[in-house]
Amino acid sequence: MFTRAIVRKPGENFAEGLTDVSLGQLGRPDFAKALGQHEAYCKALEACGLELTVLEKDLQYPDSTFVEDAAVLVPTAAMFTRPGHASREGEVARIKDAVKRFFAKCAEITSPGTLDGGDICEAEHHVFIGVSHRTNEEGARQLAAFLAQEGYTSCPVDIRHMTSILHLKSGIAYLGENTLVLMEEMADRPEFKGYRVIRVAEAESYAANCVRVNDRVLMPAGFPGLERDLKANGFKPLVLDMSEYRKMDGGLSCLSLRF
Ligand code: CIR
Repeated sequence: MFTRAIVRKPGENFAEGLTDVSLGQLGRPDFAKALGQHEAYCKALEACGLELTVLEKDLQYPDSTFVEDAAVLVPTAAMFTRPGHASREGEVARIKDAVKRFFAKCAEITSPGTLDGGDICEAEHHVFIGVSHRTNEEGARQLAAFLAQEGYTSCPVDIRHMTSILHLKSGIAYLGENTLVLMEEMADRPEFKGYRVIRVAEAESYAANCVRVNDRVLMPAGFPGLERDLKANGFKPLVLDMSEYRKMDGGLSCLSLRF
């Protein structure tokens, strides 16, 4: 059960953020539309019962609306990250106060470790840690040690060879009830053996980044195959338009820190 989330409004210079994976080929996002989508996203979280902390836009960091990358939260503690792209490093200091208000115990990834929260997928007491072009092996090692102290097992999932996704969680989600949503390209990996798997067809890959929030599964609009499969497996999808965030390589999960 989640009771709260932290989000940050996008700024007018949102389109100046990074597009390392899509390389800008999906077009330039429309700011007014992005703002509207953000408002709808916040309303959806509230409808799922969460109390929101809404941070003001931060024009110094165009990618700062993707708050998930700046911290990893477990019920007992918070780990501040050290984002793998230099342009995002300063985002962590800007979110610390908001996180510290709710977490007495905090740690941080230190150099030479790097880690983006989007690479971290919590599946109850086991955590998948993506090793990517943002999260390096040392960052993964530091997080694994922190998680072990908090009572979690973890394993690295190396995605450095994949060009289709930015972060591990761009391609996977844990929905509870031993169920993983997995993009086709990762569906047969040994790390995910033993779970009930909902496979996401290649054409719908973007939707693999969905989020279970209490009794609903938030998922992006335009992916009828996954929506159908979620329902068939007993989940209740809540569909949100994410088009402008997708243009910036952002998935649905990255717009909030849930706890
Ligand atoms: C970036 O490339 O860092 C941002 N434009 C998108 C970050 C998306 N974050 C996430 O999926 N957790």
